[in-house]
Amino acid sequence: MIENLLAKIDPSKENDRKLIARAFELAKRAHEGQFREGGAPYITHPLAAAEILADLKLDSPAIAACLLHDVLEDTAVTEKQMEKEFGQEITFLVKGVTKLSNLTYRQQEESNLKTQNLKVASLRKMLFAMAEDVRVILIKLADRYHNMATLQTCAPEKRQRIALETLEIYAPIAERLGIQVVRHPVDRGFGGSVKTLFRTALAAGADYIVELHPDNQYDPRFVPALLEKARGDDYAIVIGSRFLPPRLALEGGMPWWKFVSNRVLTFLNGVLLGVRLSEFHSGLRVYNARWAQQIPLADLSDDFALGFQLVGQAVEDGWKVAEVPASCRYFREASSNPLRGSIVYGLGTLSESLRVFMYRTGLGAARRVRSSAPPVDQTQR
Ligand SMILES: [Mn+2]
Repeated sequence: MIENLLAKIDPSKENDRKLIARAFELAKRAHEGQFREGGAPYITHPLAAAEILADLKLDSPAIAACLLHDVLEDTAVTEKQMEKEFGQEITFLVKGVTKLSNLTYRQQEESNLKTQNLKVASLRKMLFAMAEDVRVILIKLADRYHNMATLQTCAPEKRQRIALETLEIYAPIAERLGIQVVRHPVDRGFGGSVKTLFRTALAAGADYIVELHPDNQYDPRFVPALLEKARGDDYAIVIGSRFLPPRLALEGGMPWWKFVSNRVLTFLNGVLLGVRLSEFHSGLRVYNARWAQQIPLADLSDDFALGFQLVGQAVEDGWKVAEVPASCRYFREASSNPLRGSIVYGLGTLSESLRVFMYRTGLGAARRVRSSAPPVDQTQR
């Protein structure tokens, strides 16, 4: 269970590895019998958050504290015990995170106006905590990031509250740490988010746009390989494929029925588009800005269909699409759409590839005549 985390820690740092393993053991024991709302053992949560911090190369006390971040609040382990086993530094970090959690959870019981004031107050308090030790904030952001990634398992009311908190409290903090955040005041759907990504990156003068779904399924370490491929030739899109070779997806834990339907769908789409790829549905891609800036973005879907439509658009435009291997390990807890969603999505890809097929064979029209206005002008309709 802890292997993935330890694989991210320098093998020569024996003491760091021991400390992290010890923290994991205590957290696992303390959370024994507790479960996440989606049914997963509770320990999967601090573990996933700790992996995020390990990816960010935080030091071992921060990673250990992250593993222990819910222990003081939610288990029988006391502050005294923790200090005895892990010392002052780690206990201080855990206490800091616990304090921040209490701060934001309490406010929602208050009335409207009061809530507003408390939000500002808690924001300020978090900033004070940040001044004391920035690692507390980074642990809290990793905690929040994983909670957001697993939000689909929560009841609608809780979902809304956590999303709102993230929007109003955590996003501004991430910004103060120099992480650029783009907000939608209301949910614009998956496609709407990708469109914002395109517009933001194009407005910033990017040469390439990287799309990486934040559901922990894709490994950002493949991004350089995708970029290298993209720079090698005039591709519109380079896809990070989980199916190169195909059996990798099964070994990564993809359920067989999903694997089979994905294979069949990919074959049909490939034939219709005239593009031989091992998959079209990866959430890890690099787009060429020169292609991206002239596509009719506003005419594309605001929903999940957008991902495949972009490939169809590239084919329609006469641009090449390529892929490179990008194996992944996280199929289990990744955003497994309910079956109905998968079917709707699958049918959508078929209708899009049929449309492109008709266009290629002269039986159908292009999506639309392009406007000459620069794409940045379409921002925030
Ligand atoms: Mn937590």
